[in-house]
Amino acid sequence: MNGHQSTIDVEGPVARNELNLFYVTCWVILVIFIFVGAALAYATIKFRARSNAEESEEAPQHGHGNPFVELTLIGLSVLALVIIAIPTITSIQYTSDVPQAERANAYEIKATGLQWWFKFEYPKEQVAGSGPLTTSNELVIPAGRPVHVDLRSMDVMHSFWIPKLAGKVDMIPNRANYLWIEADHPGYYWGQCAEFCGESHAVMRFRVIALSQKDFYDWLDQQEKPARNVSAAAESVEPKAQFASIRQFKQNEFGFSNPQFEVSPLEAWRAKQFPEKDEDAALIAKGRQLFQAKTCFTCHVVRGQQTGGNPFYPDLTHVGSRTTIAGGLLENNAEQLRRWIHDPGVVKPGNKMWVNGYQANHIRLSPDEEVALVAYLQSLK
Ligand code: HEC
Ligand SMILES: [Cu+2]
Repeated sequence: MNGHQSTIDVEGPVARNELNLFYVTCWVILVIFIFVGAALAYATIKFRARSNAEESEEAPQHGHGNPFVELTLIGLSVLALVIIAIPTITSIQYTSDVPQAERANAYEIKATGLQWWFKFEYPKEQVAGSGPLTTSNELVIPAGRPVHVDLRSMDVMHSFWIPKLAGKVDMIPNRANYLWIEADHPGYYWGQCAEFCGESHAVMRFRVIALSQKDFYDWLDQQEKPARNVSAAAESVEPKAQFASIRQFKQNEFGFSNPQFEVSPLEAWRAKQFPEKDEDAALIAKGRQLFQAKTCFTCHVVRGQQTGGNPFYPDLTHVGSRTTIAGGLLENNAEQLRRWIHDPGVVKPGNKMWVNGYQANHIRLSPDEEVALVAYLQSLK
């Protein structure tokens, strides 16, 4: 009952409110089930045919029924509906928007669904020359503070769902929807698209990282910076080729290799905010050039380093600081990154990087090029 996407083990007021409503409904239904089940069992046992003679007896005439029993049953049904309706209506009211008293304190975020990943924008954090701070697949929010999420879609219908924090709301093209969430305390939460949206719908995931107010503002400051430029800072580093291995992954081999995720995913996330150990400045510089040469820059923004990119594709300015890639499908480590850029179509069927990039532009990478690109992507903290 306490899995990553449990709606029973909740960690925020909106999900808690929904859980309580679920329990009220469950109890009412349980009482009805016991009464109806008992009546059925009683009638079945008491009035069953005990012999062949009884079996062949003609059925008794239908009576008109008993008005007292009928009225009582109607009355009880209405009562049961009222018991469910009152908390339902208050829940709809509560979950629909941030409570009036807290509205001024709510933080505003815009979430957009695309086949098959989520884009997150921070309208309050405008980055000079490039609009709101934009990230993908990992939504960082302040803990203990209501967050109002503006829900959009750029293609088909999606649905935004973080089971431990709030119920799902659809993201519909050309229509503004919204919901609000709040995390009780700092933590790392699993989210999922909950509306069938095409081939890779099942692996259209995202993560929510709730941070204390101070950590949240530190994170914003860090993210607003342009992409980290390693070669300028670390010229004296002796270039040594570090090879990210590419194992033969089994068809469905996903999940985390970093044991820290088992202990505390939030700590694993924090560790990701710092530069990787033994960075190779020369290799990273090579990766940065390949990002141009292989046309990656035509889709992906790397603010301050690559000119190009567009809002239909993930912003990679700080991709190295995220714990997951490709819509939360893969852990963000050298091995999985290499697996992704080696053959995205195999990892995530039909994805637009494969269809509009690798297939359309005939992108092919040699093992050396993959390693350099991985080093570059990892350096983008
Ligand atoms: C046609 C546009 C396009 C091109 C060209 C392209 N990508 Fe992508 N890229 C995408 C899309 C779309 C996704 C998200 C796919 C998904 O998760 O469904 C993506 C995802 C990624 C991610 C994961 C980002 C995240 O936050 O999950 C990385 C890393 C990446 N691409 C690197 C590259 C590299 C390196 C190249 C060049 C070799 C490249 N891309 C070329 C469109 C493109
Ligand atoms: Cu979707």
